[in-house]
Amino acid sequence: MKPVENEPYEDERTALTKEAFKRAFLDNLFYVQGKFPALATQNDYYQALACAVRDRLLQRWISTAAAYTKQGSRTVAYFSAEFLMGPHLGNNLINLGIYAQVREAIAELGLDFDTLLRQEEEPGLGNGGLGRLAACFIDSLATLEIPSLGYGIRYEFGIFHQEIVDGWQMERTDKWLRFGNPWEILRPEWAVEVRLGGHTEQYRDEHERLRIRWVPGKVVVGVPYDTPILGYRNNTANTLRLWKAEAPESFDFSTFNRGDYGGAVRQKVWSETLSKVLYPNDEQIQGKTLRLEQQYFFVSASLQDMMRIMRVQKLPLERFHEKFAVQLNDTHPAIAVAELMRLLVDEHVLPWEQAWDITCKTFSYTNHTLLPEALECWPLELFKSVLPRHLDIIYEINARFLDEVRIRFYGDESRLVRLSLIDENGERYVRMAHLACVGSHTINGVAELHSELLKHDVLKDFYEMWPHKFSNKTNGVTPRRWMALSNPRLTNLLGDAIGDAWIKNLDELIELEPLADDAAFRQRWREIKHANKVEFAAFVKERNGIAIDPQSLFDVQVKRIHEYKRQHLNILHVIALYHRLRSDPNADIQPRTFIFGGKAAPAYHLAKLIIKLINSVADVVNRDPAVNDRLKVVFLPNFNVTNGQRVYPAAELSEQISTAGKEASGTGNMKFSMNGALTIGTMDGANIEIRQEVGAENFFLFGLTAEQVAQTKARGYRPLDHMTPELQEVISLINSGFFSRGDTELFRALTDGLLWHDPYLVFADFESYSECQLQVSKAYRDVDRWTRMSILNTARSGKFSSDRTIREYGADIWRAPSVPVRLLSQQDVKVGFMQ
Ligand code: F58
Repeated sequence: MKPVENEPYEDERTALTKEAFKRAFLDNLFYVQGKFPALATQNDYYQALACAVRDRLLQRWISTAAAYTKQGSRTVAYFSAEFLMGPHLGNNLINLGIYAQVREAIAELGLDFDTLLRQEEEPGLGNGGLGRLAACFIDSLATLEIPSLGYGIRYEFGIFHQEIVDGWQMERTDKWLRFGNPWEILRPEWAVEVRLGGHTEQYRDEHERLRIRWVPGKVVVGVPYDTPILGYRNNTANTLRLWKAEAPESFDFSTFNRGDYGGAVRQKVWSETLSKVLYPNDEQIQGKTLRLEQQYFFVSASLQDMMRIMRVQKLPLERFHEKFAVQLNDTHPAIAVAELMRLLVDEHVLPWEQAWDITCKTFSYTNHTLLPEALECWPLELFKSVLPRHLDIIYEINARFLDEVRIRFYGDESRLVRLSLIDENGERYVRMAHLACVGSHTINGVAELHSELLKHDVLKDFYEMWPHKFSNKTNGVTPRRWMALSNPRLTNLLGDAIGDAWIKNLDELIELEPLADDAAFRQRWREIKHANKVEFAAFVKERNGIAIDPQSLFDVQVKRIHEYKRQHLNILHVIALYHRLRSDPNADIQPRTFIFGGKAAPAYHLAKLIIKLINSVADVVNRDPAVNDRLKVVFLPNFNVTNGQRVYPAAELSEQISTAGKEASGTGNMKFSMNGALTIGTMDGANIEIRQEVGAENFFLFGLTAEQVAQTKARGYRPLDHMTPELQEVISLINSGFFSRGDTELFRALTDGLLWHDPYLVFADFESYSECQLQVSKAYRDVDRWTRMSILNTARSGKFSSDRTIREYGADIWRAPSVPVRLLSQQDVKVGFMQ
């Protein structure tokens, strides 16, 4: 093949030109997929394109590995049970800076680029915000050139696929690996063994030292699969290392030879269940043995892997904390505290005190929840059966910790009970948040309010013990995926108006501010939002068969379905509007399209009933001619990263209506705001900071504050005290069977729950919410005012880039300097190889 002009021949395989891409694409179609165009499917084309991109990633990956090895750099290890990555292809093209030319190359080959992008099955290895945050963080770490590894689990089945059947959520298995995954590389040479169960015994080693031996009940092998994570337009490619569980031997041959075929494969089947499936619960932990095994499996494999890296780099284990900063993404990996102690003390024979010092200097812990039911606690007996040695280690950590508490808080017995790593009130539990707090040098919340509530409520005793450990790190999201990739029209307009620097430095968006007063710019802004709405309307038509009007206000609530997030507050308000229209056909109501999306945990019956109610209301409202198309309700099935990328650019109103004090931060709220949607929201999580940034006049605030919520509850909340005539009508309409073909019982669990308990204060906030929605409609009708507000939301969203968040973690917690990477050519690599 003839080399491209000005391109050294040896870099043909990784050149970024359009022509080089076309050649690579066709080569891969032949030699990787084994197809020629007449036989190729769209998926073959996607795989061929992905492999072409992958070659470019690998060049950066090798260059990065070389730079890090040479520098012996300090490395951030982000431990997370979930990484909700979303599709890689488009994002990698954006980060390589070649999106436009690859689109052109594919078009010139007579193929539809968007169809190819749609072939990618998204790796849904997370439930929601926590998993998506991990994905945004590793994007920002690479963009900021900070050496880092994401460690997690390669679930064979990610978050279930949601279908809506007769208005109900149905779960389908997510077979994301069905057609193979071109973005990962298997590294069998770095597999490690992980032990589980069994018992411990004492013995004397060859130096007569008393030591502990863990005799496991079973052993699994963790096999790493690596995915390169590109920085934005730099040469960095960090690693996401996910572990798959396998059996140590494919067959137990002694059993096999005895003719017990079933028994022989049982061990293999059991081993593989460890990384089989993601637990689909959000904000509700389930005390299942398999989940604890999953957590320990990936944590142990990762720590062993880090020790291998230390060995390769000839670093002594005593310097573990200098080489690695480990961030615990909630308590799911908190067992790492005990596991590192075990590895250092039992396996590497370090004295307890020294091992503890290393451990505490290694870990830091991020909390993501204020809901008591989401704080992980493991029944002691279950814990002991899976991790007998770790339980002993935790007892020892606890004994030493409580000694410290006794001295600090002389005579305060109840404090000891509250702080203990073991909950002894009734059935005994291991408290994972306490283990994380004791074993970490820093503890952080994910928004200002959340961090304050941690200090003064959930983790109050730890704050009193170690105030210096606590800090806030408000979440952020990556503008690469959530703006540049998903909103190309807006990206072009911003490029024309203020250049592209904002993609890497989101604060630059502030340059837009003066343009809010420029009528021509406002016009273009509106055109872009309108075009995005038209595109989204076509998608809704295709998916739901519902025609929605792009002139109506697109009012969106997409997130996991949970009572505290209050999708039911939203739908009650929709019913109120419907009732107003039916009672007065001439009522002057701003036409709106209410868009909902989100998954419910499969066993969370009330959340599933909320989905059913939304769909039932949609069925009635959407076909009632009396409403005259002024109201439309859409439940978008299977809300995930891909669908998020479709909906945020088209949204005009962002519903962030959780009960104040319940949503730790939220990150969807940020994605909406940076794409120009206005927020209707409570004083909760990061809403408070969004409002502060964009200005109170550009935010629709309603509802009780966290403090008022607490007071209301303390006084003894009675939902009926907040009943209004309109709310009464709404509840009666539901209970009359109007939305359920006359079935007066279908939604009873929901309505009775609200009337008699209402734990999340839906009734208390209903009036304030309805009133605020009137303000929204009024503002929307003043087209210039609304556009101004929208522009200012984008202009002032700079704070909510995950780059800012990562800079803060880097400065206050990790202290891992960036290491710029020089791109090695194939020639460089070959020369190095020969030496
Ligand atoms: C979320 N937590 C918070 N947990 O709810 C949200 O406010 C915050 O913005 C986000 O974390 C990132 O900080 C969350 O998503 C889970 O999904 C867990 C999954 C595993 C079981 C327990 C909940």
